Amino acid sequence: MKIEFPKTFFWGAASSATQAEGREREDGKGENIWDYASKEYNHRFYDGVTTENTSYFYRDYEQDIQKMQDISFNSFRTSISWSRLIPKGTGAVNPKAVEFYNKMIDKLLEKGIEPFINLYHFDMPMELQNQGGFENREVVAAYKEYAKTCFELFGDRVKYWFTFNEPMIPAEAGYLHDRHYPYVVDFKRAASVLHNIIVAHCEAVQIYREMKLPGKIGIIMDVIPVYPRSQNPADLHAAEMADLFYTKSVNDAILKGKYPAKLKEVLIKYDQLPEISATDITLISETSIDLLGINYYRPRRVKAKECLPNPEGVFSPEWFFDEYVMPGRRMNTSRGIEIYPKGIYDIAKKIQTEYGNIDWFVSENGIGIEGEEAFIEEGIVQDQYRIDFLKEHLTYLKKAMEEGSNCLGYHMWTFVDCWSWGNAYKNRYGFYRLELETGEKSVKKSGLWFKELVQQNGFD
Ligand code: BGP
Repeated sequence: MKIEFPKTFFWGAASSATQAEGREREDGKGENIWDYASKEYNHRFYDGVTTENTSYFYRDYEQDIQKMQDISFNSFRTSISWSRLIPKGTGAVNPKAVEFYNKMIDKLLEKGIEPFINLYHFDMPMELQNQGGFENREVVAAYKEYAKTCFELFGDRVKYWFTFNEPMIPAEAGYLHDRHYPYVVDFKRAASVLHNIIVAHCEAVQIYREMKLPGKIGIIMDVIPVYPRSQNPADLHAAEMADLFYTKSVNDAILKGKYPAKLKEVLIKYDQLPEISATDITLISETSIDLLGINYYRPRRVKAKECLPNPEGVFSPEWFFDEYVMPGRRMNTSRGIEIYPKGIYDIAKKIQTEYGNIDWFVSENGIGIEGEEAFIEEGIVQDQYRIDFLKEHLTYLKKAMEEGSNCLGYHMWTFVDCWSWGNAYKNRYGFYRLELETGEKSVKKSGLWFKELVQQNGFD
């Protein structure tokens, strides 16, 4: 049976500035937290690989965009590097960066590839991080200025804008779970960072609306659908809490204009509620988006907490649930996560039933594999596993669309193998393989398959 998609469907891949541009400090680019942390905390980074020469998109963008066209992309998401455009985060704009992003956008358009541009993909300029990053409301004001600058410079041609990629992650990974710089472990600080990011998002959307530019604006969320181990009240409660903290908190604020009442109740009970002004509450309630991106990689299997948390310890959502690996499930062992294609369908249904069936697209989905060189035969990575992964997810996506979900496109993570925040180049995700030593980029079997998929708008 043929799985067919609408003719207008967006097909392509996603990437981000820090993970792909490389040439970290070239042509006036300022330092961001990744440039800093991957050097100063080098031991935390896989193989000690820094951001210095990630995937060479800054150097190779023309050939890379040709490579996108070669496999029939009609759209591509990347981010603008705030610290390349405005090296200190506020103030002077870097003309070389303006030139680069102009050329990149024009080249994409020339090749018939719609640019989807994201403003913030985890990459706070170092100067602003030193002033407290998103804990500081002046940095929120700086973000608003940066967003406005981007809209002024590129808003005549870019029709699809995104304020943030995965707003939860800088808060959770940077201020609670010790994975991103500044490696703080403090729930209340994480909560106020998250809140300030949501405010920054709203400010950018408001500014965009005021400018009356001819495009759409949205945000990209990571959604990890939660599944309880059983229907026992304790397991159901654990699942409810995992979903409340990690998904509903942001989704409700962005898509319903208010934080969930239950979240407030829990945070008050544990004395963890950050200060939120009435003005912020109004701003959140008055801001709506046009288009939602969803990054989907894995499900979260949840059961009731087995050991009670130490009440003296740092408060965390993990006080309320345990995650577990369900026996017999398919795993991606390179990342240690479950492969669950139906998750994409479940997310689509949730958007349809709980979030007003808003227009959305899959903004990231993909499979990171360690040691892909072992699959090279006749000079090409024979990544049949990636093709199977895509087919399975797309089949579920199509089912949701047949049932009325307004999904407009699918972007795989990623275009060319890129640098990962924790794992550098260990796990490979791209339609194109990157040879680290030579910088050479060659299409994988999945890239050739994708080309046919786009040309036929579907697959058998
Ligand atoms: C998403 C991020 C991407 C990318 C991807 C793969 O959450 O938005 O930037 O990194 O995950 O994850 P990882 O790089 O950890 O393998």
